[in-house]
Amino acid sequence: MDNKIALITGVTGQDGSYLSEFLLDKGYEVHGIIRRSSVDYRERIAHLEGQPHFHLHYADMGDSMSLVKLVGMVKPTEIYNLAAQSHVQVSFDAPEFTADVDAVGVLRVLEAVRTNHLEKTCKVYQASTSELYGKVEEVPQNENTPFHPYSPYAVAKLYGFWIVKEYREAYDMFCCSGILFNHESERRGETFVTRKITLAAARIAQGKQEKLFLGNLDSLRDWGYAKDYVECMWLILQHETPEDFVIATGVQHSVREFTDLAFRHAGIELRFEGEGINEKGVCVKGPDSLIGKTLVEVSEDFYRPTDVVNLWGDPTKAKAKLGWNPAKTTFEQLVKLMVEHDMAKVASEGAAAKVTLPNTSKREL
Ligand code: NAP
Ligand code: G4F
Repeated sequence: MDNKIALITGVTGQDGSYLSEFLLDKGYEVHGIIRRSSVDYRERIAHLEGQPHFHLHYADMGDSMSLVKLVGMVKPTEIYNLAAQSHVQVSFDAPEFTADVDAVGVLRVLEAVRTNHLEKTCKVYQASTSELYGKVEEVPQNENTPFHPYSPYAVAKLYGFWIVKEYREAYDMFCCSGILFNHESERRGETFVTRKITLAAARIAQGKQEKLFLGNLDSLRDWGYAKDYVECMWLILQHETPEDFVIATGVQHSVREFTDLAFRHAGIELRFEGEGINEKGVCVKGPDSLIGKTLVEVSEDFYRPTDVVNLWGDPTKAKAKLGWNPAKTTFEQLVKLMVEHDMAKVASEGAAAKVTLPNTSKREL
């Protein structure tokens, strides 16, 4: 294909920023959708602004007209629909908004393609999720595992998955879902558990925070590196036939293991004692001032009404059909790169950035 024009919804997010870099390197003209907000939050893509092949446009997943107009103007050859209210806990607090953006939003994108008669020239990638497996019915999970969504977020994303499949079958559109398991990075939002942990480990190691409060430490995730996962989004659209793929590392760890390793990289060894809500992480090695102190505590505030606790993906199909390598960045490398990034970030923030209140507030998620 000579004409490579990508439209990315969710361009300001973790994945949108890495995907933009990836597609620009491949010679694409990249268009991104941003929404109006009272503070301009474009930190993740600031380095791309001003590049001749990178363009930003105002639109909103809740506004069909803006999407129809934009798709008609840009005439993309590939749409990557990454925009979403992507926080599972927030979906319990704002279920209707989550449904509008994460479910109906997908329909709006597909209809924008049809309204502009681009069905035969524009492929669509949908950012689907391992949360669809929810209260898991099989471990590990693959493309044939039954779905059992277990949060308003997952229920909304399930609609997105099925409407994409429906448009593929009804209108012969090249539209596919990537069922991506958790992927993290130094650009991960600060209220997702991995980034919350790496930032807290860095702050505690540098005397800028006293304690880290977490929810369910037993929860298991298959964590990969976001930079590796955006390649897969592109590979899915380059495959000869439109199909859905599970994207995962095939390796599973608990929140406790992530915490333990992150603190080690920050120079602190923890011993976990107690159980459930009474579990604590006590410093047994590290700076003298921290030895014997409880640095990690469990708080009920971070438990969810229903929690997904056993995600473990089987990436066999993606390996075989897309030639994708799920082992490019290991769990150990991922934790290390995130902590190293946050140690430098916290060091550069200066003493004024000290977190004086422990993060027990629900706002911390
Ligand atoms: P993220 O960092 O939270 O980014 C979400 C993006 O969606 C942001 O650019 C956000 O814009 C945009 N957005 C939200 N509501 C919007 C609206 N009404 N109109 C236009 N844009 C809107 O998420 P991510 O981690 O990059 O994930 C990307 C996608 O993959 C999401 O759909 C997520 O649900 C899905 N997913 C993620 C993972 C993961 O582990 N990261 C795994 C599976 C699936 P603002 O910057 O303005 O908020
Ligand atoms: O980091 P999390 O908030 O991510 P979660 O819920 O798995 O969702 C992420 O991954 C999905 C893919 O499976 C995406 F679809 C979704 O958009 C998002 O990117 O929580 C991970 C686990 C949960 O079981 C949670 O209960 O960590 C547990 N957890 C324990 N303490 C915590 C905390 N999660 C958060 N956010 N904060 C805590 O203090």
